Amino acid sequence: MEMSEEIYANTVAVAADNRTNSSDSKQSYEDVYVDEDNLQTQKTGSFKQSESSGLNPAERKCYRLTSVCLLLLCFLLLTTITVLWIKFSILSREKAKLETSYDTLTIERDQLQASYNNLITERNHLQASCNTLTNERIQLLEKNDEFQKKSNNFVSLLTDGWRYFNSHIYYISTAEKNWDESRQNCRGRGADLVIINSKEEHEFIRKQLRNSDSWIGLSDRDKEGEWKWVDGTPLTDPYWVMGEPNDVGNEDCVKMFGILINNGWNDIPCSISNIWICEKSY
Ligand code: MMA
Ligand code: CA
Ligand code: CA
Repeated sequence: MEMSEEIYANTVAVAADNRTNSSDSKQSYEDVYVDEDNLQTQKTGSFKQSESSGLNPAERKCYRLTSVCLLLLCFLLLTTITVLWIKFSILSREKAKLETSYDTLTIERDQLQASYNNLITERNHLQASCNTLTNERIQLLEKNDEFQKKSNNFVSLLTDGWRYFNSHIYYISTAEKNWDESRQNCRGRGADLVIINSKEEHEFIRKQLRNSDSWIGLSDRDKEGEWKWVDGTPLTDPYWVMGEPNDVGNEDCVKMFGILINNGWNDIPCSISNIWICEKSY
């Protein structure tokens, strides 16, 4: 059944139903009657239109279905384009952000690379400094060892009776020997009998001797009156006691007095026993 014919049949049925159900309303009847006319007119009009377009009902149905499908396709296409456009926009924004991040990261990477290079240079400098300091430390440790040994050596020398003055050390014996034996004893200690080269040295030894007198390294045994030190040098600055040297008998060796006895030297026989003073550089 055609759609307009179906609507017509339904309307006639409803109108008939109205006539049986509402007998009190003449107006309602007339309205329906008018509607029946209109529908009749519509039905006739539709029929005429179909007749004028030249399409049979099956073709019209197909036409409408195609139109609906096309509309649906258009709608789907538009939706797809919109979704794709939104996605494209989002991705474009993300791409821009990523590019910015990439640029920032590239700058940061370059800065880090520069920092890394600086740190490498600093590390190398520090390594070099460390090596220098290590070498210096080793040298200082060696010097310290050397100093410690010298210090210990010096302490043991002092303990053994040596005394220090102006880069020299002096040993004053407690035993007594003649001049030759005294000199031998000094040589056995890596020293020799004392040679007095200055007033200061003379005074230093006087003070050490106090109330005793001691052999010094001076004699005129080779030639009378020619005073020579044990190293062969001639006497230039003598500190004789007044009246000395007098060579009473045969006096070829010299002793000096401590500060509490006298100030100076005296010639006496070399065979006499005396304490003695050794001297060596330090
Ligand atoms: C005196 C004096 C000296 C001499 C000694 C020898 C006490 O001093 O003459 O010159 O060497 O005697 O014992
Ligand atoms: Ca003499
Ligand atoms: Ca004398």
